[in-house]
Amino acid sequence: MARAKSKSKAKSKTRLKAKAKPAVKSKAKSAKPIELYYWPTPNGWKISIMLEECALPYKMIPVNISTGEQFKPSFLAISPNNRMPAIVDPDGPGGRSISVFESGAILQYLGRKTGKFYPADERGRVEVDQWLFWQMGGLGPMAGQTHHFRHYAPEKLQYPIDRYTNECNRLYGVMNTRLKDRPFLAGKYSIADMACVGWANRLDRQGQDINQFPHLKRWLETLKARPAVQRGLHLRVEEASKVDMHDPKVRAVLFNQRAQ
Ligand SMILES: N[C@@H](CCC(=O)N[C@@H](CS)C(=O)NCC(=O)O)C(=O)O
Repeated sequence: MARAKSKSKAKSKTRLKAKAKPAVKSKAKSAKPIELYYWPTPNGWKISIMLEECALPYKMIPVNISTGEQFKPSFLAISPNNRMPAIVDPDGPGGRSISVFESGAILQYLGRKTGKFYPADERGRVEVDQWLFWQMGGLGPMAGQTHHFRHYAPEKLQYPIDRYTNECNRLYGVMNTRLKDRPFLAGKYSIADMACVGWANRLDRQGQDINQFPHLKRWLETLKARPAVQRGLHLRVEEASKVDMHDPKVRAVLFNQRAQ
């Protein structure tokens, strides 16, 4: 009986969905896609995940950071810090085009634009902002330096390896405690979770054992079960898989940057 009931419910839902579909489609068709300047790294994935979660039409433009495309004047005009990700939204405020760089600012912009994954009420927003900025100023930079000293530095220097590996360990401990009594960092699923997932998904590369953090492990599994997160994490760029981080030319581009 319950089965038959849920079947007919499911049927009417499908009908409703089918009716609603064309309206959504035509809107998506008429909207100019957001341009996503991207390379497949934890910072890039934050934005591919958010665009996928919001079902926003977008066009991915690879920025090959291993050959120096981040220094092209056309890219610096939208991202003066010579870092990806960046976006250009042709349908920005007032119907005019806008560019945004810094992944945290992009997430907030897309959250405000869509009203999704970023609450409008002040208390909810403060919850999200705290954890978003915690990622931007803490987890991201520390995990980035951990990757550098563990995997890319020409010499194995124990002091920086320990310093950054320990700091990562401390930060994942903070995250684990936060997730002990709530499903997501800000309570509900938000841009703060999207900011962290790409880094946490590479925790083993940061010399960490996920089993030390059971709540973080549950959170990571929950996020990775979301189809939009999967699509965002797997937004591929063919050339990226061919980059050799030991190639002196690549290293000269990435690891020798000074003021221009
Ligand atoms: N704070 C920036 C960091 C972005 C960042 O570090 N991007 C790296 C890749 S993960 C990049 O573009 N690197 C290019 C370079 O080092 O020249 C953000 O969150 O958007």
